[in-house]
Amino acid sequence: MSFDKISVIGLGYIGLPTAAMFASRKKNVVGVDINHKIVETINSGKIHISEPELEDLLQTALSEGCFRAVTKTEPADAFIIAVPTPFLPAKEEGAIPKPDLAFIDSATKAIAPVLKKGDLVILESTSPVGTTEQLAKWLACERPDLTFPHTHGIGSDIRVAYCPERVLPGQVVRELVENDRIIGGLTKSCSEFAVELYKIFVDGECIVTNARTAEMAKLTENASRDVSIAFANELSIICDKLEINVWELISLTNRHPRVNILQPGPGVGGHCIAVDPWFIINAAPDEAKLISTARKVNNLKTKWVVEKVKIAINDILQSNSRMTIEEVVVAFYGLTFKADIDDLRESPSMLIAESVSEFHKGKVLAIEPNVKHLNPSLNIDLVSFDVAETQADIGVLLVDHKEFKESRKPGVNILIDTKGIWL
Ligand code: SAJ
Repeated sequence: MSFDKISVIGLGYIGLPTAAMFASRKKNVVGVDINHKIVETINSGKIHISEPELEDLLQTALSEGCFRAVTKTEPADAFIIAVPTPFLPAKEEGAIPKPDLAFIDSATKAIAPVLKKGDLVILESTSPVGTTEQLAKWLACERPDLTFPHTHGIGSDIRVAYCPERVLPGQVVRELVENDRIIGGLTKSCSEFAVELYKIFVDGECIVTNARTAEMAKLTENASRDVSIAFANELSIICDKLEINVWELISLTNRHPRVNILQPGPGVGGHCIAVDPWFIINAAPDEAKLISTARKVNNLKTKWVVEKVKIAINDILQSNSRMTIEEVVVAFYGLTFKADIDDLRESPSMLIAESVSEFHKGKVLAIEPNVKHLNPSLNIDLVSFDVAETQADIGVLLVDHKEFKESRKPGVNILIDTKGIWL
């Protein structure tokens, strides 16, 4: 199979770099996104996300005529679905959130009319176990004239596979090429075709399994990291109570040859690690006890930091009886969901700053070197490191950006350092 034309559905954090990568190998690539504005931006050589090297890759692909973005699907030899799979917020407090497959459903409906015998359909979106088979069933419903692997096995007209991405934001271009790839076809021949497709740009190993195992592998990778971070976050709360420096403790215990504790922080953010474990919990609520507790521990850490700020505000007022609460200034260092990126979505740091700005009657400042503007409806002023230092009574380090690691500790009355860089 030569895969002369490849279509990528969903031009977000994964779809766009993947499309650009195929185009860099001189394939004819069509990127499809329902958002006209995103399509326009991409076709003008600009990117709507922040990812090093991606804009250059896109501009080369456009200038060589190997890539274009469109809003309507067209025929191709391989289709890669890379749309979001968020979860529907739980209706009541404590309920398990349910995965929302609406974007996969619409992507399926968009490609079904243009499918032809011999095509390969790949699902890359992080998905609950069983979604790939569901996708094949949805396609079969739309196209009764074609045969699909879940009913016709290796000889089916259409091949379907699950091939999760595992790239780290900020290093996507390198990791897409270097990382090993899990390939989970609905049949062996589906997997063989999928390996051939990814080998166009992947230097890592393409390891074949079945679709269900591949789906679970993706969820397991992120749930495993969530559980490990929860251990570090729980330790940080225990150590605070016992007056032990958790950073020193972790660096000492990590000298053991078989211990590798991760770093505590203000909670877990981003669109993957804080979301994907719920897909496992949802599928096996009675069994996923540790995974579910880890989610709770990491969410609790965010609330714990807010409580720490409340205590600090009271301490300031108690130590200075002439001061009013309106005069107490709190400064947050870092708002993004992790270090050295500009992404504020699903950020526990942002959640902390917002919660404090909601209850605190005094000024709330933020120093965020990677963000130029904040939503004006928020009661948070973006200021420089020096301005914050002249005004703030309480400093709260939330993100270990390189600018903060390289700078001196700010002179504030109370410093809460959730990343342990200024202790
Ligand atoms: N974090 C900690 N302590 C740590 C490490 C991370 O508190 O020791 C926090 C970060 O600050 C952040 C969150 O965890 O808030 C997630 O950050 P991350 O760097 O661990 O992961 P992501 O969300 O940027 O990317 C993850 C990666 N998964 C794993 O490392 C298992 C990436 O490889 C996946 O491709 C990505 O999720 C995804 O798309 O699923």
